[in-house]
Amino acid sequence: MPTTAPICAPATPPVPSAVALVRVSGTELATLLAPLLTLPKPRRASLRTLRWEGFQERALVLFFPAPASYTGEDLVEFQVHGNPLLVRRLVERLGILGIRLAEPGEFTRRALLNGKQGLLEAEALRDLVAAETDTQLRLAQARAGGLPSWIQEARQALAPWVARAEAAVDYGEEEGILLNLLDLKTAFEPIRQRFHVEQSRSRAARHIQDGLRLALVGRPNAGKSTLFNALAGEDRAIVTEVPGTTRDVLEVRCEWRGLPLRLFDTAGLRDSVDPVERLGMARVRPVLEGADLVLHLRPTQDPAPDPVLLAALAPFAGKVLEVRTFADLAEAPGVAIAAHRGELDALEVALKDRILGGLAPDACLGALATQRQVDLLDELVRQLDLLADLEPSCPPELPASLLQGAWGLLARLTGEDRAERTLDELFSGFCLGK
Ligand SMILES: Nc1nc2c(ncn2[C@@H]2O[C@H](COP(=O)(O)OP(=O)(O)OP(=O)(O)O)[C@@H](O)[C@H]2O)c(=O)[nH]1
Ligand SMILES: [Mg+2]
Repeated sequence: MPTTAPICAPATPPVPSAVALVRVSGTELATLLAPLLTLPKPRRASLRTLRWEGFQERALVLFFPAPASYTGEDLVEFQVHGNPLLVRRLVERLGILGIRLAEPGEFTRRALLNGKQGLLEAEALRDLVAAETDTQLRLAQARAGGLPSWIQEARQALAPWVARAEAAVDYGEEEGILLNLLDLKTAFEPIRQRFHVEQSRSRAARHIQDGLRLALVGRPNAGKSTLFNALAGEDRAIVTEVPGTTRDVLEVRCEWRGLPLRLFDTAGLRDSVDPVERLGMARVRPVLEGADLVLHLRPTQDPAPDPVLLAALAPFAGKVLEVRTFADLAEAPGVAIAAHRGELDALEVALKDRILGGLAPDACLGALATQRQVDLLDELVRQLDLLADLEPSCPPELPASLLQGAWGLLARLTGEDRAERTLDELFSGFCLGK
């Protein structure tokens, strides 16, 4: 539950380091912190000696008075020596002064509630902190800039039509207020098209944000581990000419040609009496279930896929992509690679097509990317499509309810409706002190 009680938290991890940062946010901080220090001039880094219980810590202190601060409240930052014990003692001291430890994300939550930040920005911040690859980082940074212009424009365009449609429903017959559906559709067509573009951009961005789960399967010696190593850019899996080399499932996260991947190497699938190999094969199914895309590796020299393998892959037909390996030894149609030589261009094209819908990763910059955002965008597109399909003779209640629906969805998307549940979900993914 949000309160305005003063809060504090370490903003740096509890490991020995050069500097640790402790933040405090609340009202009347000058009074509250008076037993510990005299606050410096606003926004000027100043050295202060903090004294309590025999400790004396020289700290660099920054004071941002409300409302010109990250949270919109008074905000004080202490830069102290990066000793986790010292930080713990300082936070305990602040507790004695009536400043409790913040919950994860509580600083940002206050920024949001005080209008310092929008929901989309807060979500971008969470992804920025969690990003693990260059592309993820760039995408999150591009989203951290605030409300995208196309959403602002849509809101501006929508507002007068929502009002007009409501008036037509309420007073239409008596007052002669009519809704011109043709004008409405004309006004919304560019917006509808823009939303469709954003929808495909955001689907791709979502894949990039989460990292695509890619399972490599095939018969023994199909070249799975060779491809796994080539994509990972390191020798993680053992490669030999002995069929049945890989037994366990291996997992690695990597970025390959701008694509964040979570790769799974698996045991080759075949009829085998070797008990260890059978155990390895039993582990493949859960990997298939969890994968976004399954690469079925089939050597070019194999005339047809093995029936054991086909049976195992049948339930996942919708997400299987056949890749012909050993392209250096024979010709094959479709996606053909020679992983041991790093010849993987065909795979790159196929993956980008599958995951990004043919877009370059950079084309997703600024696109919405969280599951929440993508779901709301899908629903918005559905409403706009329905609006575009309305019969000219339909009663004004129909467009009115669609416009209302779209208006409400936009408010949920930007966080203007301030739904507590959305906020709780969002901030549970934050780290302390953010
Ligand atoms: N010529 C050629 N050899 C390859 C290619 N890919 C893999 N190999 C070789 O094929 C053999 C088997 O490769 P692996 O990557 O171990 O095959 P795997 O599918 O992981 O095999 P298991 O783990 O036993 O199921 C190794 O000797 C590789 O060097 C390729 O594209 N062309
Ligand atoms: Mg292997």
